[in-house]
Amino acid sequence: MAIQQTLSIIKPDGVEKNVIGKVVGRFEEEGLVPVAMRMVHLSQQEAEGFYAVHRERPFFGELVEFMTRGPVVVMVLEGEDAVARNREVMGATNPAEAAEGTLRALYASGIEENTVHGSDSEENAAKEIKYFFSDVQVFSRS
Ligand code: IDP
Ligand code: MG
Repeated sequence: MAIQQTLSIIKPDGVEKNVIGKVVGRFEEEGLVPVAMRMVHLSQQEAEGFYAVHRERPFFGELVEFMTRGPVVVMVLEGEDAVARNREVMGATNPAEAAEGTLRALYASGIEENTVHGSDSEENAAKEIKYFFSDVQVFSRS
């Protein structure tokens, strides 16, 4: 295993539910420490660009509408095997299928409003981090 960085987003529903602190606290407990963090209200163009891989999916329009409805918290998390570890802590996309104790099992309202985003590969993590942060905004702590 190696130290990796991954992009995490607390989605609008997570901000609205007032679980920013709980989510960040959980990541810290799991050894996924924030090394960059800011709050941003995505424009339609920014959300469409971020989710461009899902452009053809039937839920794309709704997803963009959801992700732009209020501010989100974008973070870079750093730790051992951070990409896969973050996905484990998040749980399955659909909270009904998410393992007990995962962030989505605890906080998500449904398959769309599922509280957190996490990069799904090291390659996408690098792209997604660059989408939101410049090199000088990311502070390695390892
Ligand atoms: P992931 O976030 O677990 O990686 P993806 O398949 O990459 O899941 O989907 C991206 C996001 O799109 C999900 O987190 C969720 O917000 C939304 N989404 C995924 N599948 C559906 C669906 O069937 N209906 C509505 N929204 C969906
Ligand atoms: Mg995904």
